[in-house]
Amino acid sequence: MALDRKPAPNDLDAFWMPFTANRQFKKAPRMFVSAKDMHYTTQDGRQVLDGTAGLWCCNAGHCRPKITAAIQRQAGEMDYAPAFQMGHPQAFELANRLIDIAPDGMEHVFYANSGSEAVETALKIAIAYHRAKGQGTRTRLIGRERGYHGVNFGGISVGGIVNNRKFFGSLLTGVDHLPHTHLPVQNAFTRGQPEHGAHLADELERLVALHGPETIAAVIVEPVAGSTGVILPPKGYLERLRALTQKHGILLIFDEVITGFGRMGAPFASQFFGVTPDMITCAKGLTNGVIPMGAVITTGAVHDAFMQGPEHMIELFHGYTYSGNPIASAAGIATLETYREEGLFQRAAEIAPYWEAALHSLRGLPHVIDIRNLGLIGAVELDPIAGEPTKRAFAAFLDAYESGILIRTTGDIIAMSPPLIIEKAQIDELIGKLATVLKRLH
Ligand code: PXG
Repeated sequence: MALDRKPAPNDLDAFWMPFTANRQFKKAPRMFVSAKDMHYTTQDGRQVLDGTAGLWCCNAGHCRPKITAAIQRQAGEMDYAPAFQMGHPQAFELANRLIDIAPDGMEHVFYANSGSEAVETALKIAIAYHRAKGQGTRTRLIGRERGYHGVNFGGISVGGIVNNRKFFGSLLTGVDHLPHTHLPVQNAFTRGQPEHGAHLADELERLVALHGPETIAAVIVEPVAGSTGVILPPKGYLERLRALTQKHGILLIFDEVITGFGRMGAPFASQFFGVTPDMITCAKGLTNGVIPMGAVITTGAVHDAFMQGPEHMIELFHGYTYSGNPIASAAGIATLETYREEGLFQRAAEIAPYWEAALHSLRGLPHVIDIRNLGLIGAVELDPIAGEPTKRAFAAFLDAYESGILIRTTGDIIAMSPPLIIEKAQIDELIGKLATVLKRLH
């Protein structure tokens, strides 16, 4: 029936775009057609400097030859192998390589296909873990205000971004939230980790007192919150959260979908902060954003709790058709090789002070009310237009795009997370152009 109405090749109507103002976009579309290293090329042939590594995922830059070749090779050799009760070498190889760079004590990898699925997987493992240990009352999950853990029901339940939750009904029951750690009065314009706010981790004691420790399965937090507009952990905060979760027998999950793979100048934020959780969720930079893949990395203790029943029994009734997909695995192996060969995690650590200085040079420009940074993450918070939140930052985003730089905005916060291959001159260009944009903002 629909066949008699052939859409024109450039009809934009059919694709319902994610997290996008569809009607606004389709009136004035912004299209990328190719990408290389630090740049995108737009449909009208302009070069745009990538200040966001795509969506926090292309940590090695774009169209890197080794990754492209690995995908091509694997696609020709074996496209797909069943994920359940069958294996293929690449998935095992990638798991080993992940464990090599993961924090000490993290020993096993469960594959998903996105950050959202990695989160659902970790939450389910947490609940099933306690049950396997004979503590089936531990089912409660604790997230944090302003947290982002993907868009599936578990993730939005433990997450704390209001618009991602409020349209979608009653969500999971048995969830509670820690307070966020954004304290602008005390911490505005801090370089790196803020001084104030470690005590906010102690709120976990209140939740434990309220619900009883024997009801709580896990606490999940982003070591550095990204999507909400970059909120950093105050000094000592993550350490306290680790101590308290340990004290009460609660699993700690670090959602490292953004912070993993060198963003902080270490393989994972866990190593950067010197705090080891019981599980890490990751995605994005795992394959350099090229092929969807996510993973949960667990300690030996979490994994081993499941390995107790008869050997012919499936230990965890969970998995995806594409868990450890061969092409995604090949992309992951080539991505980790690229990071290692080019020393990109180290490079991020080395260039981070330059990034910090450049970012904070924006202080004093119109509407700038805070600047935050850590590793190769940066955020510039703008004063919202009275009664019209998000408009000012989005205007900056559009002007930046026209000026040849890609930034992200969330609310009235500009967030940046360039590929780890960024050069100092490119930092100058990104921040210089952003300064020009900010100066002409209304
Ligand atoms: N956890 C965290 C911490 C994330 O940042 C997810 C889970 C979900 O991943 P998937 O792969 O399901 O999207 C994320 C994703 C942005 C932005 O600009 C951030 C994300 C995704 C898209 C845009 O802030 N984070």
